[in-house]
Amino acid sequence: MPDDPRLTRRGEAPEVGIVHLGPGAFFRAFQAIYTDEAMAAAGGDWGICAVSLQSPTARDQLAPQGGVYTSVTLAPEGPEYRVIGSIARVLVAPDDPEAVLAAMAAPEVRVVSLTITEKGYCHEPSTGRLRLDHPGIAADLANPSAPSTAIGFLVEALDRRRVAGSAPFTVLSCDNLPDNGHLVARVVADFARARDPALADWIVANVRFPATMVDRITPAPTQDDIDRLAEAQGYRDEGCVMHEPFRQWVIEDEFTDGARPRWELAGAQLVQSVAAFETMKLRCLNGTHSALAYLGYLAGHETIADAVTDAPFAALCRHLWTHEIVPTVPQPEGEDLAAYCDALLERYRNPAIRHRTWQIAMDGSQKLPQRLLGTVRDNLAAGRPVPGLALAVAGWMRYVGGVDEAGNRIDVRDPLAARLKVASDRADDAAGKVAALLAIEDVFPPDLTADAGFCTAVTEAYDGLSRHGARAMVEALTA
Ligand code: CS2
Repeated sequence: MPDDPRLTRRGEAPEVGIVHLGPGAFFRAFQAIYTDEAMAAAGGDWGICAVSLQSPTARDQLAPQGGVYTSVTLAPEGPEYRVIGSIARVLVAPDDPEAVLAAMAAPEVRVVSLTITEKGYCHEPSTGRLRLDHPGIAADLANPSAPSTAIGFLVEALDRRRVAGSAPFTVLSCDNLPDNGHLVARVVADFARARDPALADWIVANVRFPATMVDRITPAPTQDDIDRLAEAQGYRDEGCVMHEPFRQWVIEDEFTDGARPRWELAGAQLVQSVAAFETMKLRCLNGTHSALAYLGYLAGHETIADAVTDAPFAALCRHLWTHEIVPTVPQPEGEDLAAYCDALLERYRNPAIRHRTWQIAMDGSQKLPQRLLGTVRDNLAAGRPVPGLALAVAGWMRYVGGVDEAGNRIDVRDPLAARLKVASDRADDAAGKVAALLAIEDVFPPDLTADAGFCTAVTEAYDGLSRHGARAMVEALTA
């Protein structure tokens, strides 16, 4: 109902102890909730100053509500609502970069966390090194005191703390990237070194970058969701988030002076090493998510739940886990990998979650290396074939060609979209198209494309997709 009152904060906002870059739906459905619960359980000034690096959307949604918003848990048996109050303020970096730097440089801020998506790290996906030729990075290096990228903000704020003699903050990456702590440490160090080697040395010696594994399925909310919430709760909330009941956060307990919220009281696992958890999650969950996104989209499935209720697609997940993914995953302590995969299929089937294949298909050039290609590499090294992974990679290639099986245009969102389209259009036949796409070294490392067996498997899969369509190919794989 448009005339319902807007949700607003009751009482005081918490004092800020965290600056968070990238306050999109995932952050609000995940880290902000853990932080809210940790403060409720143990107190502490861990309010969040949320910073949008690009659009003012989050500020426009949250500021009129005093930062509060509703978390909507989409359980199969019906929704549950909770108001979350951990976000104390919201800044929009392009409007006022100086306010963001001042917030990051404030000594009471002990953690700067990030959910900026894969492309926000401005790295080369196949190597993990900072792209010094990235336009945002080049601009920030030319004008370091007024940055625009997350990496530029981190380095400038750390420099201000170094100059002021205050302790550095801990940098906490919460994006779906392997070894996200080391990745952000490396791009920050690469950037700092290009600015000033002494600053880079100080950062390397003093700043902590714990790695994390994050997991909660969070589809983008729609206008319908906002309207349904208003009907159920009697208020309008433009900043609400929808998510599944499940959540898992595994964090390396490596914080400067141990300063962090008591996230473990909200169920986070604080561990020595997240590597095995991260590999499990990226390969088992995100790997099959991407496979379902490309092949499912091509087969006409709008959501993940639609795809996995179509039997061949559920069989595709099982095939991938059993034969091609789990054999490459190290055993994380306390996890049962077979049970983990069974639970994933149940999560995908949740009829209350409308997670669009198109949403997950975004930014594939940044996602493929850690979701599918590392798994391919490990299988090839062990002498195992990869028919399912090759089909998923071929599905991505068909998708980025930009035309679906009915001849309609696909809205391909990817920082490399234009290059991918040019490569795909370069030849008329499957072999030529696949060769042109495999030659994109930002995505495909040369050792992989040197493997003739892999290239042939992808080419055959691509050819089959063009001739028979995605559903028939998935069915044939799992028959
Ligand atoms: C998804 C992820 O959009 C995507 O690429 O695969 O956002 C996925 O839903 C989360 O990683 C689940 O934790």
